[in-house]
Amino acid sequence: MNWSPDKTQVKSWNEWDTLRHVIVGRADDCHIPPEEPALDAKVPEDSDMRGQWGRRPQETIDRANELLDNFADMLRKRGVRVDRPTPTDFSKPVTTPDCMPPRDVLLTVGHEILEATMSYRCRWFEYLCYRPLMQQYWEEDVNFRHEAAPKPRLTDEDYHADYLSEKIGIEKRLKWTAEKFFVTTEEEPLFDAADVLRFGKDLIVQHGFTTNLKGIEWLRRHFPDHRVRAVNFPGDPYPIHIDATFTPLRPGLILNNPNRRLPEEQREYFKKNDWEIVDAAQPAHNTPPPLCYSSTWLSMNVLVLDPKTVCVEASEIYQMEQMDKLGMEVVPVDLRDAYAFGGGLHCCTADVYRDGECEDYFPVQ
Ligand code: DAV
Repeated sequence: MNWSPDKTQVKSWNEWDTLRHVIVGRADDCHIPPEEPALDAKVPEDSDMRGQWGRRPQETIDRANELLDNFADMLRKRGVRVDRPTPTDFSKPVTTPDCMPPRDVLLTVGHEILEATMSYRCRWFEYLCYRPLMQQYWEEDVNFRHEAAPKPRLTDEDYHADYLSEKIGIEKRLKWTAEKFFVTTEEEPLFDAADVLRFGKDLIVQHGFTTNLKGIEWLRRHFPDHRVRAVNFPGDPYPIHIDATFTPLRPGLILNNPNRRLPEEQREYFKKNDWEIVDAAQPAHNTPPPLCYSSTWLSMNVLVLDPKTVCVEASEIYQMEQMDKLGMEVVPVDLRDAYAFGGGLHCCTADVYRDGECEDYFPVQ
């Protein structure tokens, strides 16, 4: 069935087919959460985030919303239907960092949108921002499956106490992540939606701080018609979310963060199915913007509009240049001042509808 802007349909099987309908986050009421185990392990030791919490300054919220609104308007002008979440006052029951990155919470697989368990305590309630939209889609599209993974208990058993001692140092962190010893334990299934990439029949999932092996096993049982494959990226001392590390652009082409290369034995699967993995260009910045959890590698956190067109953050000149060389038309989008609210162009969006069907991009097993 063809897509029409007047009729809600949920469907998206991969990261690159033509995007028709998307959710773009907002920054309203965004808070820096107080200390908690999983989050502390992600904040770099020298970060200006350490020891800070509370509502973010209003002028930064306003600026982030201005950029997100502009991004949404640009997508609308290109014919994409854009929906926005409903802000929630997060300071009431608990504080949460954001309702800015829908990609972290919502996993769209075909006609289903699955609410992830999440793995930070402060993000437990974030799904609420999207419930009005989920309800609307459910009313309007009889084929839409709205699912939620079991809410985790997130007791202290979920986190390795070793990770929480002061000043672990970068060497030890790198050793731990290379050994796949992460801050989260195997107490219960945990995953963030942004650890999952959709390649048609294959779901590629990062095992790291925010997704544990039980979370990956949960996804495997939940999507029995898919192949669910775990990957990990030594070289990342704070491995959360796959979307500043491994970025598919179109069938056969993936950008990989050169500081976080996929290990040789895990590349085999891609190689034998004719997928090329190329090093991403360097970020244009040496440091993240103020009060930002993410690394400078949000440079490669791009939104693919179709297999020939990609939105790249406007200050990321090297990444834009590389995209151009790879034959992509680049749409520059100003977003850097919103990075602190939860990430880049991929993070701040969630697919609702892309053209195309579920294909097998890895026929050689
Ligand atoms: O490189 O800090 C950020 C990913 C956000 N979804 C990084 C990962």
